[in-house]
Amino acid sequence: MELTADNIAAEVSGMTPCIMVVEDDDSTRATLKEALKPLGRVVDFGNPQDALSYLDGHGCVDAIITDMMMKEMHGVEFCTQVRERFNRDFLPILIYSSFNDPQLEKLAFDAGANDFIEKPISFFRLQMRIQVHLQNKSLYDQLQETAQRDGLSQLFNRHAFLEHAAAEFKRAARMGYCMGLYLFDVDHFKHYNDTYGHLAGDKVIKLVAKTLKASFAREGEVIGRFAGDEFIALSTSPTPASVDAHTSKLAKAVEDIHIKLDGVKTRITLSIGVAILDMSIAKSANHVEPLETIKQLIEQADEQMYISKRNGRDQIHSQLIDQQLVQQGAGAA
Ligand code: GH3
Ligand code: MG
Repeated sequence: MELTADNIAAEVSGMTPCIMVVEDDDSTRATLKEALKPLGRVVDFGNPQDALSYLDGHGCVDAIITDMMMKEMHGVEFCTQVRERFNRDFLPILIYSSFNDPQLEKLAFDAGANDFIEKPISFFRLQMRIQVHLQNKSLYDQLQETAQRDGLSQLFNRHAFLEHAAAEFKRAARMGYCMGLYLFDVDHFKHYNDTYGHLAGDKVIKLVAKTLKASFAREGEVIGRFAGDEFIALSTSPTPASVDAHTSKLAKAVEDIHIKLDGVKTRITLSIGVAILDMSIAKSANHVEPLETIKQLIEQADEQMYISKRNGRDQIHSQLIDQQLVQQGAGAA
């Protein structure tokens, strides 16, 4: 197939990719936008800070092209800030500059850029380079998707959950949001295996996973399979009250998990533990290590889940976590 701007988009597999253009000169930005349109959807920003806010607000992009010299923020600083959020394989960045300066180019790569081109920009070269980055990103996404999923439930596996949860934690901390960490354990799951067979047990796992996935499908929510019949989820919301509202909705969805086993409609019940962390009062939330804090929250949610078990199963117990406790724990780890 002849490689032209018009058929490049078709070359990039899957969904239409989204390219972010960051350039403070209006006319250059408009021109770049036009040049990149054949490759996918283009979102453009005159101020790098607005571009970062867009990424923080869950704006998904597949590649970034940015100028080096901008009034509000230097391209290298912008690149550094994007890298605090996303790694090089996940989100490629191409920086361009009118300065043919190897030192500056090195600075850009050191800050996490994937590519560098000099002005004046040849549109064809720009399109070809971005196309390569989009293809690499698409392959990376496919590999990640396979590596991150649990084969039976199709939810994130434990490792992937922690990775995604840490990213959501950082986002929530920046916004002073509240976070709910949920642990779920199927009640008497062994009974389904022992009575109806292992395949029936697998069906129960899949059904519970499907229900929980639907309850944690919003932006800022992550759901995974933690171990055998245990599931884990994280939800970020503006206030403790909004986390509580989500928990109530969740309780209703969980109440309605039914499955036919040997022709009999059977209700599956779960014991649930929730740890809630309010980061609006955590002045230093940005300095807390996300993974360590999430591990602390898991321990707290686990305690709550065991209270649910001890109290007769089929119930939810939650606790608002003392910020000091989590920070001390994270600091000691
Ligand atoms: P409790 O109410 O206290 O949670 O008891 P339980 O029976 O749910 O918990 P227990 O830990 O005794 O049993 C969990 C069982 O889950 C044991 C294990 O063989 C089974 N299991 C783990 N992974 C899978 C799986 O992928 N498929 C099936 N069918 N069974 C699994
Ligand atoms: Mg169980």
